[in-house]
This record gives sequence, structure tokens and C-alpha cells, in this order.
Amino acid sequence: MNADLIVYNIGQLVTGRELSLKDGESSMENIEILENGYIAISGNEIMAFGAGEVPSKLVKFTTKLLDAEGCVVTPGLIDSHTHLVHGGSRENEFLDKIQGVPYLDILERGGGILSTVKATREATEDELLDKAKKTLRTMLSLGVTTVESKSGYGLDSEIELKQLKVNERLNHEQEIEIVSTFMGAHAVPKEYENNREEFIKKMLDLLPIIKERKLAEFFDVFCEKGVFTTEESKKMFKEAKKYGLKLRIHADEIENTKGAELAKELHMYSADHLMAISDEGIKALKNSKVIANLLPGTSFSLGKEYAPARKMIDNGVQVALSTDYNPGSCPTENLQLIMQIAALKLKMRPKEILKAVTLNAARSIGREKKIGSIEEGKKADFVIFDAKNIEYILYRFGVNHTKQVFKNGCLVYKK
Ligand code: IZC
Ligand code: ZN
Repeated sequence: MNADLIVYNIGQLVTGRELSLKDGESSMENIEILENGYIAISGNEIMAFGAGEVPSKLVKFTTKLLDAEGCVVTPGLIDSHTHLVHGGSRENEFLDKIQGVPYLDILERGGGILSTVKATREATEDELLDKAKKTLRTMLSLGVTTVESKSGYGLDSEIELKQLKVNERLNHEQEIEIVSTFMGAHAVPKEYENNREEFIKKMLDLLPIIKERKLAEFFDVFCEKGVFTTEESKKMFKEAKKYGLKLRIHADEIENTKGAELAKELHMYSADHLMAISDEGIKALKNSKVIANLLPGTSFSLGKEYAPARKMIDNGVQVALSTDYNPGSCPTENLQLIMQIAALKLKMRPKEILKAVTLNAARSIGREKKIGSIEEGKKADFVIFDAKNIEYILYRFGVNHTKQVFKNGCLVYKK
């Protein structure tokens, strides 16, 4: 078969394929990196890849050859936890935040998530769309080719649907693939403060509509002290499952609420945050299919402790890393920065970090058969970095290392 494009002279090709564990490796260092690699692309798929000379039968019929000049190539990065679609920003709370006012206190007095709810309610669908597109353009330039995007700033039937509709439109109107999550249970709005049951019912009443219009694939809850209890969360998750939604959870972010244990019990795709996970929680995730989705940018931004990533990985938990991009607790779309924080603060190793933003991130959104590694038949999503080895990308922090980004076999960003 003819290839449309061959990228050759790749110094390190992080295929991200999972290998069997070698002695001395952690449970997450088992990914393949080929020296002097090449990739052949046909249409929107990877057709072949390997190390050494590109086979002459491949070169002969290829339309285009691209010299990677000895640089690193990785699968397209996946940001598997974002609050992408929202109105406004929250720099008005910044001074309080850096002076130590806790995140949950700001929420309690009607700020935080609730201030973004106000701005999101006031914005039109087109305004939300344009703002999200701008963010996605930045993400793409940073090597991100797939993004999970949650609702949860409407907390009102119509506005939640408006956010989800923006997710749907984004999938048609720009390059990054959007994975849509319904998170009506993100906070209890002021008007339902004394009537939580009614609010929960109102959000659950949206499930048949969401199912019918295919507006979301996942269901998420902020299971946290002062937000939704573990019991309330469990009830909502069970209901969402009935409508075919896949589950993920904001778990043990600030206080331990046994969120990790709940994720295991209900066979969720991911348990996210986990800064306050207990040893029992780690035990629950160990050898389960639940991905521990860590968001160290949030710890950095809130000045809080970091999730015990080393302990989790050394106990066999599979970890993903994401930005948590949102206007409050983590206002950055820079997944490369998150990877660098993971190295410096979570003490994660380069191969572990690469696995966390590719294959494991793909698993956490149920896309591991299509994306997350460079393998025959998977989507041709990949990044050429202006770096000769993966360590350089992590060590040299705060700058964008991408040179070229490909999505579905097409060049979508060039430095
Ligand atoms: O807007 O603060 N943690 N939800 C749960 C968030 C952070 C987003 C926000
Ligand atoms: Zn979040």
C-alpha cells in the first residue's frame, strides 16, 4: 500500500506501545522508545513504523518524505481532564488565593465555581464557542490532539445543555477531538442551597435528553466535602450508568471522601485529583482498571500538597496526567508544563510521564484502541518536538517544545 507521508530520521520515536516489564522498571516505565525511527502514514492512520532504515518498498511509493532531523516524536498528547467551556475568568480572587484563603471557602461565599457559573450563564453559545476555540488553538500548539471537556458551569438545565452543545460544535469546527462529559453535579447553586435533593433530581432529569441527543459520553461528579457527599455521588453515578454514560470522578481532591474506593466499586474509567487519597484508596486502585488521573497543576496553583504519585506507581497503580484547565484552580492550558511539574514535584520519571499523557490518558477516556500510541491502524496523531531526547522536554520547563503537530495525518501546527 502507498504511504502518503513518511517521517524519518526520528532521534527518539516514543511509540508508547506497552512492553512487558523489565527488571528495575516501575509499573509505568514499560513503554517502547525506538532510536532512529520512522513512521509511515496512510490517510488518517499509521500504516507502519520502525527503527533503522526505512524499508525501500515503503519509500518507493510515498508521496511525501519529512526529515525529523534527529528530533523526538511522540503520540499526540491527550488532555483527559479539562473544564474547557466556560465564561469569564477569576483573577479577582487571585489576591485572596495567594494570601491563603482556601478554595472551598471562596466557593462557600459564592465565588469560585459559582462565579464562573454566573459568567457562563451570561455568555451566549457563540461566545463560549469562540473562547473555547481560542484555548484549543493554544493546546494544539502545545502538542495536544485530544481533549476531554466537562460541563458543570450551568447548573441549570438549559445552560448545561448549552455547554454540551458547544462541545459538540467544537468537534466539527476545529481540529482537536473533544470527548464530552456531563458534570451537572459540579456544585450546588445558591438557589438550591436548602434544596439539594431537588437540584440533584433536576440534573439527573437531563440524562435521557443527553442520551437521546448524544451530547455526552462520560458522567462526572465533584465528590468533595461541602460539595456532593459520597452517598449522593454514588446515587447519581448509578443513575447515569443506566443511561449508558461512562463514569469518572473528582475524587479525594481536597479532603478524603473515599472517592478512589468508589471509583473501583463502580468500575469507573478514572479517578481524578487524588491529592488526599488514603493507603486504602491506593490499594483499591492497585491492579484495577481505574486510571488515577493526576492534576499537579492544581496543587501548584492552589499551593496544596501533591498527589502521592510515586507511592501509587510503585504500588502498581496506572496514572494519567492532565491540566484540569479551568478558570479557578488551574488556569493553564499548558500540558507540557504539567508534565514538567510531574517530574519536579511528583518525582515521576520521563517514561512514566510520557505514558501518563498518551496511552494511560487514552485509557481514561476509553480511546486506547484508536489513539495513545503509534501503532499500525491507530490514528496518525503525533508531535515532532524540538528536542533530541525526552529528558530535555521535561528538564527545560516553561517553554513550548513542539515543532510540528499532526492530527489525523494532517499538519495542524508548525512553529
Ligand atoms: O472552576 O474551580 N475543582 N472543579 C473542581 C474545579 C476545580 C473547577 C473550578
Ligand atoms: Zn476538574
